[in-house]
Amino acid sequence: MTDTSALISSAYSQALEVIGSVEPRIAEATRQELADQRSSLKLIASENYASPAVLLTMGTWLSDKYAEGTVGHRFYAGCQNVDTVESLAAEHARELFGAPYAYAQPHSGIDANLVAFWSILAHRIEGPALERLSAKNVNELSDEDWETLRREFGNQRLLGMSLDAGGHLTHGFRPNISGKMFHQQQYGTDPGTGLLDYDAVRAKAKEFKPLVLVAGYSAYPRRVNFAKMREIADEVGATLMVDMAHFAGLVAGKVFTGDEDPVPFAHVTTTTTHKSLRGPRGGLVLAQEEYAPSVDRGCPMVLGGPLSHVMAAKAVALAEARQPAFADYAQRIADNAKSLAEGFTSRGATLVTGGTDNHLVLLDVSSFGLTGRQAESALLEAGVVTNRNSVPADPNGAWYTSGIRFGTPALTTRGFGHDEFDRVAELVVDVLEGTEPGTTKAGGPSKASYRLGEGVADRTRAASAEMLDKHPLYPGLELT
Ligand code: DSN
Repeated sequence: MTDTSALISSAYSQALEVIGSVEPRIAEATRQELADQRSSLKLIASENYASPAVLLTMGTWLSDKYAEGTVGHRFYAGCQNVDTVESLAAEHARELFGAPYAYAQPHSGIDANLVAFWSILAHRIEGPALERLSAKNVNELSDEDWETLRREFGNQRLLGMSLDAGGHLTHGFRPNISGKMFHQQQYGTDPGTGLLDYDAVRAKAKEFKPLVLVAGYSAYPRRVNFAKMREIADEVGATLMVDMAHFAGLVAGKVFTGDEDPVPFAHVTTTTTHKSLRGPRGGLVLAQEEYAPSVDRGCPMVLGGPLSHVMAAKAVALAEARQPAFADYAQRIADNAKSLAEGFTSRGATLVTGGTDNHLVLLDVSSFGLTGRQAESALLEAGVVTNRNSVPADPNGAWYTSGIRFGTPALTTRGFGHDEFDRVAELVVDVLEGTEPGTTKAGGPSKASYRLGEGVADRTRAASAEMLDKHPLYPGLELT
């Protein structure tokens, strides 16, 4: 960004001036967010720092256009430029991931998963039902036919990874819509090793016979063999859906190849674009050709009008991810996660599965006598931004938890390497050793309050600042 940093500084300074002339508090919060991100250790596994090109692409009048429908088939006139934008985003996604089909409209990962669920149900249930009912399309169905179709849609089984084993809410977790719209069962991990047990997944699939087998995770620190997951899906006649939101950057950067690349094996693959992929906040669906027509109906079936400015930024980010430098970045994400994990284990900390081979590390903080909530708060006070996370069979449940999830994509973008991540582990352990559980107002044990030892936050912030100053965020970007 060195050559263009003056331009970018001027663009953002002027933009903030315009914004501030209408609502100064928004301009101030935006400035403050940059300052906060610059001065803290961002270790949230699902966050990153998008490039200035990606960020700038989002701030335009493309936002002002309605474009429900698909490329060349819109419900509004005048969508020629949105068509260009959406086509380019899809083209870059297909090329990057080697996918037969890509849909760039989902606004988030949850939206992408809803599109995938809809698409699978439509492909597997609606199509055959229409044929059986001799209807050309849904408009020809009688009320009685609709009842039949509704019963079939609402009577399907989904098997996904449980939340406490590292799966996502949308993989059939009961309180989420995915756990309500499907009859669901969950597979976990081996209680001894914390690793996926494919034989156990197979046995459960054979017994449950799901229509949809979901693979992918938000907090599992290991790689998945998607060839095996596809084998299991095929054995029970299920559709394999993979949610690669967390590790899409590692797939794009060819760190995950062969059996670890989900795209050739999944019928439908979903992702977000803002995590390890380092794009704008949004979602993406990739699919085998036969699912394309039903995926295409995502908007307006389950999505509101596409965010054209964000699709444009997806195209820019995907173009960036097709550059050789991105593969180097992706490899460093994985290498750095190993350094962080080794930094923890060498200092006696306990990790779920004992380590990592992707971009995240899950630290069990119960050995420090803390809940995840207490650890998260203490770390935040010391300038280390993480999130609490359940560990398998978590005695503290999904709210307080017993774990802290760490990810390396963001600080790797800043240029952190082995030594810095080892130092991060040292600082985190120092904070957790310096934290004691607090008490409730009535004097009983609390799962939320904590006491951070004197001076711990200051020395952590000072040590972090030394590293952060050497690896500035958006170097050269100065707001006036
Ligand atoms: N919020 C994302 C995460 O942190 O993993 C998933 O929804």
